[in-house]
Amino acid sequence: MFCFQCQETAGCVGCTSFGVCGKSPELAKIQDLLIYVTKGLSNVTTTLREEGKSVSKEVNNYITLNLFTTITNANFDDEIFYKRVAETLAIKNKLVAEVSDQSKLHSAALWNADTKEEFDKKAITVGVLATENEDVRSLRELITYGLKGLSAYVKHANELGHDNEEVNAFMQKALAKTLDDSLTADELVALTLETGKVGVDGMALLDTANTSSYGNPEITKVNIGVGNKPGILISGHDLKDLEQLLEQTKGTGVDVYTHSEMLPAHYYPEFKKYDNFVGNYGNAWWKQKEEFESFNGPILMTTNCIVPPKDTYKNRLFTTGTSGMTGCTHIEKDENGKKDFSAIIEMAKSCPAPTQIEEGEIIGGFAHNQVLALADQVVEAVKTGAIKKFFVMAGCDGRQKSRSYYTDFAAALPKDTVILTAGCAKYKYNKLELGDINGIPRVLDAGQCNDSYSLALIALKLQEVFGLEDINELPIAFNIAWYEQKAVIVLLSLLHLGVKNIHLGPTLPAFLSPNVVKVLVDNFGIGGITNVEDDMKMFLQ
Ligand code: SF4
Ligand code: SF3
Repeated sequence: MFCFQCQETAGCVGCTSFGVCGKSPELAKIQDLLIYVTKGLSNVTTTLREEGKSVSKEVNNYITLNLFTTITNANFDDEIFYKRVAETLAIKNKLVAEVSDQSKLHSAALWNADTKEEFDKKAITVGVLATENEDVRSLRELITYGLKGLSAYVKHANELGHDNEEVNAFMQKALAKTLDDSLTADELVALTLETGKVGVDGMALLDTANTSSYGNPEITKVNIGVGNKPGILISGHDLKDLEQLLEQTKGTGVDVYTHSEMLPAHYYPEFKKYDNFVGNYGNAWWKQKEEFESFNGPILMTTNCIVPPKDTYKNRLFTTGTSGMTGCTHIEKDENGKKDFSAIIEMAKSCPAPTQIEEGEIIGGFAHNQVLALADQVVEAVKTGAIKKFFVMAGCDGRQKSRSYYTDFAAALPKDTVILTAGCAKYKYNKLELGDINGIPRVLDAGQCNDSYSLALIALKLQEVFGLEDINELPIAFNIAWYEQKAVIVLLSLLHLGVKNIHLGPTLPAFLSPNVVKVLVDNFGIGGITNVEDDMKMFLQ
């Protein structure tokens, strides 16, 4: 195997014998093949579009789903991937027959097989290292990972009945282009930036889907203690799953708690009407082993990030949607999109209430609409100098010790600065006592990584209010933590919006070759992190 798609890749080079995340070589292999056949299918759909033919919603959504399923920590069930490869080939074969000029198709679009043995044989020839040129490989993977991130936004929007043909068509065209040996490095760089542009569209699509379904997030205090009833813990990012779970647990005597990236669900008005939706339990994804143990009740994973579970609670771990884990029960939706969570609810009833591990409240809900409602207050604070600078510290959390940098950095920030955050990176500092500035909390949490769009909108609004030509003239610094591929599309989207001097840590992506890093440094001033003291000086000068 060779995988270097996430920040925790072995030795900051690549996982070659077993994934740090728990991905086995067998799983890595079949995921590589799924990406390959999905690119092949995308070559077919793109060719059909070029011939003036349309592509069905089902096929678009299926391609999106395939991409999302290969995101770090989403799905550890090998069988799902074999099934998807077979399904993807079947869909593709049907569509190939509709292509008028098949001579235009790439070999990936024409490859076929039926058996697992054939799949395995092919899989070892189509991984990341199949692209020999280091820079081309780097750009192809940067684009592919950006598209994986984008697929997450689109998939969530799809679940809520929202879709965008231009975004789908671009995703598939870009996937197909990563197969094209005739593309120059410059063309791939241009495609990378275009991916960022469409990334913004994808985020806007999800924002509309979420806010039109559940209302605009608003300032909310979330309980981090526990009650005395049995509970279900829901994690991942899928709000539709949460909605169905809340509907089905209503009046059952079972409470619902969020974990990690599901925390921001509490900020939506629509979810506040459930009085059994009691709080957030625990911290970021990587603390699952301890926190799922002490939660005592069943856990529903809706997307990434899953940590392969300990046997002590494996029977309590359920997956749905893109997520999967061999040996855990997976809940599928029926033909009407309904999911039956009764098995989870029944299990919860026989479990003890969660063991309390924290108490108190955290505050969040500062998505664009809420922040814009406070715009006058914020602008005034900037004008009077009460707020000197904003720090965007969005992104992911992870298990590496070096990430304590972000806790230390947040704690060391001068009192006249405000942190804008989204994603599970927030758990590094959202329980510190950082206080407020004239009533504005010093940590403004916009929501999930999927809600990073809010941070861009807030920046654009401030640029407009202050009448600035260039977004980089704003008193905003970007010190972003990344782990998986959704952070990659956020980065590309920020680059598209013209944001310069973004710092990315705790390490730069291993998939960026030295030449690609140079392009990003020369054109966008991208940098890594060093230590809190030196970085603080650099950011504040
Ligand atoms: Fe390694 Fe990350 Fe790939 Fe897992 S996702 S195998 S940790 S690079
Ligand atoms: Fe976190 Fe996985 Fe990225 Fe959604 S849950 S931000 S790491």
